Amino acid sequence: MRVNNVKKALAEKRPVVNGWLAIPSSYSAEIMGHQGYDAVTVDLQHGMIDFASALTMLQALSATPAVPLVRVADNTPAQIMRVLDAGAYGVICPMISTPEQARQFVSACRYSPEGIRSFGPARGLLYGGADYPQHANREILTLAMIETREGLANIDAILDTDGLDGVFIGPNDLSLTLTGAASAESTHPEMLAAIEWVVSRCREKNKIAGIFCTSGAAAAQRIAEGFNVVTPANDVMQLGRASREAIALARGNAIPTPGASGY
Ligand code: 3PY
Ligand code: MG
Repeated sequence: MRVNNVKKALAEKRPVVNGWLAIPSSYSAEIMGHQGYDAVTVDLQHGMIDFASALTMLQALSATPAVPLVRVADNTPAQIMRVLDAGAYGVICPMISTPEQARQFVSACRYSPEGIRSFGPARGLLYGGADYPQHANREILTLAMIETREGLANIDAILDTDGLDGVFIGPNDLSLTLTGAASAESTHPEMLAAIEWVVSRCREKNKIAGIFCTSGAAAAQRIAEGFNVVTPANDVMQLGRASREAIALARGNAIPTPGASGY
């Protein structure tokens, strides 16, 4: 089976830079996949992407060096199994708040006897290779999103889930619940403490800590703080910002700074 280069990098303690796709286009997926990201995630939760588009985006990513990942819309086994069959090499699952939810998530990603994934590997075979069924349980990356107060309180039990590779902080949702305002780069003391706490629990338990960021500079800061997987903004933020910068430069104006959410 094709090696999951994200898992390999993480095992070798190399940080992973992960692109993020919200635009439903195989062409923009292909462009992003060729830019040097270790992985690129197709976002089915907040991206404007249906399953038919996700399939063509995963096909496009397959022709690039980036490992294709999917952020599913929710913790529904059927959807998780479907994106894996479509060739996702890892799943990021939003809103995991309890160890039971984490177990359900991981179980949907694993074939028996480790889980309940139904057999029909489809594109898994095309992208992963003929021996995909024998090794998929080992190669598929599983990251549970921590974005609620309850998830934070249950972080130890969530990290102890068998087969869970680690967690991925959704800083907008987490700061919304902790501070009342969504902000990916919040400096509210409760958010700073929460982020430090998650990183330290991951380090202690030898699990991956990932986080969504609004820029490359913010992502570098997160790596310095101990995160192993960072997303330096999504395609929409990057497209909007690059356009605003080009327009400002063309007009001789100052380059506008993005808002707190990164858009
Ligand atoms: C969040 O910040 O809540 C996310 O889910 C990132 O996309
Ligand atoms: Mg979120």
